[in-house]
Amino acid sequence: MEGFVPWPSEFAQRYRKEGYWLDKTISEVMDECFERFASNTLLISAKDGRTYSYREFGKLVTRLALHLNALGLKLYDRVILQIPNQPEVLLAYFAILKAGGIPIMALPPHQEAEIGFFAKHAEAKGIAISSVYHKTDKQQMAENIMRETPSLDLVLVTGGEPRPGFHSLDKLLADPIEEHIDTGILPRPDPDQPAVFQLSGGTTGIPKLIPRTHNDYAYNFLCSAEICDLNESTIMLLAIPQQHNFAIACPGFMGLASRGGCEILSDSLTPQSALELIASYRATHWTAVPALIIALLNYPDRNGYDIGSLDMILTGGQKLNPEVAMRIRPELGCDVQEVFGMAEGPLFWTRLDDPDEVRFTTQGRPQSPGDEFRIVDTVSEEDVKPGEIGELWCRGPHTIRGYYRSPEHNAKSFSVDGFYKSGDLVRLHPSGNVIVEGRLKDCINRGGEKISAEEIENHILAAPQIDICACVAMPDPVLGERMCAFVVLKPGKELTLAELNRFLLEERRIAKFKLPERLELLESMPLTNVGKLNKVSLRTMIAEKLQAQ
Ligand code: OOB
Repeated sequence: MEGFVPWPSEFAQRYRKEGYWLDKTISEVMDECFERFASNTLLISAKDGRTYSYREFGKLVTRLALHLNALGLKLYDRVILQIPNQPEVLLAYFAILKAGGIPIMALPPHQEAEIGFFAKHAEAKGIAISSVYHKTDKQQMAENIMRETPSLDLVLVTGGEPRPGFHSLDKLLADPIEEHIDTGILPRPDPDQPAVFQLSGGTTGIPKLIPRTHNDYAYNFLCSAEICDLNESTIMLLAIPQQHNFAIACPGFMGLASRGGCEILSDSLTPQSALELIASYRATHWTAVPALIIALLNYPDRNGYDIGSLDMILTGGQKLNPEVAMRIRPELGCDVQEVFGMAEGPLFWTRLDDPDEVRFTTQGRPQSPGDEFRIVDTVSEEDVKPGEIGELWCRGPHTIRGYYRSPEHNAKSFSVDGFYKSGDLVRLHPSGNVIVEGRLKDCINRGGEKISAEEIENHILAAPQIDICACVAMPDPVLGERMCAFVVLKPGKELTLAELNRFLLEERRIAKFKLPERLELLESMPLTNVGKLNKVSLRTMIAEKLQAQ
């Protein structure tokens, strides 16, 4: 596929020979699971109790894939997947894959700015949405984007009457097309080609798409599920948007389904809802970011819920601080396993048999024996001495070799020999695990959700009152970080945070979670001694100010 960077053939050969790459499509891997665990319960929707066995779910996926084929979806067509956490997001995901298409894993809160960009950049054929999301009319959004995107002509809508020309996903799911059309007509993708487009954590002005192939992504979730030791008695609560790499593939829904377990799917990210669902479904596993674990630990009525079924919390997306990790067993009565992962592919896991000290103070080691990593000096790009801090570089059977259609960015983000330069600063612990110490990349990690500073700065600079702007992370006890916007106004202008955010939402149409949560007005920006904008000094300034308050 044009714009996709494959693994060099000597690596592809090795990954096959060593058994990481199976040369099966994700649909083939999943169909085997739907059959093997046919009568197990695969999915329960927390909101309305809808329950699917593996067999029923597989049948609906096939049905929807046949409908998508009949609606003109062709091999490698891209379809933006923006449905929030309800069974349809998973049914649509697997149906797109089975019809030979490529889901683009947009997040439910994304707005016209982000979705419009994905649609154009990937020349998407389709989009799957819920009719309304948090009061936003998503069908209107789709119409607006279609006007600007000639390739986009297939709109699938769940929960609500579709507009003329759009299709009801719910009606398609109720229409047994499989009774008169054979699945043999569905095209089979090449397992070495992109299967799924993930989104980059965001460090540049423009978001980037991450092409995950069938071979690499299947290995990703099969290997994660093994490391987490999931099995047929696993009942996993998951409330992170399913589109996230963590929620779908690390081990996420696909890893769980590869082992016969059951997922409780929720769209509520409150500690109370987590407690209720763990208690009522007797969940054994909970996939959650550290911010939510902290909120749950601090939840005053926690003891009113019986969460004795919970064995394990799988956490990642941001650093789990040792003080929090150490509270989990005594206060919640379960264990914790941390993943330090990236949508680009690398996954580091603490292991279930690591000693407590290692489990609680490190972010783990690579998931696969095929993974290679280096910790390099940021200037010389030589390996640092063991124990010193450097940038983490990764290469392996589930780490991409390039972003989609981004040659210039790829030249900066990958070494000549194919290591992905993660932008994370780490050091090696004597156990062989790594400890995350900071990062080089210019983003804000808001409770695991990444926000690119440059992307938001570009939107803010479009406001007529603003002369200069810099967005930085400010510390937050629960979310870890929130975004603060420092701005220098044009002479005689005024601006409040509420005005700025109204501009960003209404004029720039960006997702709400990316709004700055504090505005600091400055007369001039602090500069480094080479005259560059000094973000380190801005971070210190806001951290000290918050401390004093
Ligand atoms: C996950 O993926 P992304 O792509 O949203 O974000 C990746 C970045 C990492 O480069 C790192 O800066 C940070 O998120 N991060 C962590 C971390 N897990 C992710 N930093 C410290 N400790 C951790 N445990 O966030 C992601 C992908 C797969 C599984 C889980 C999370």
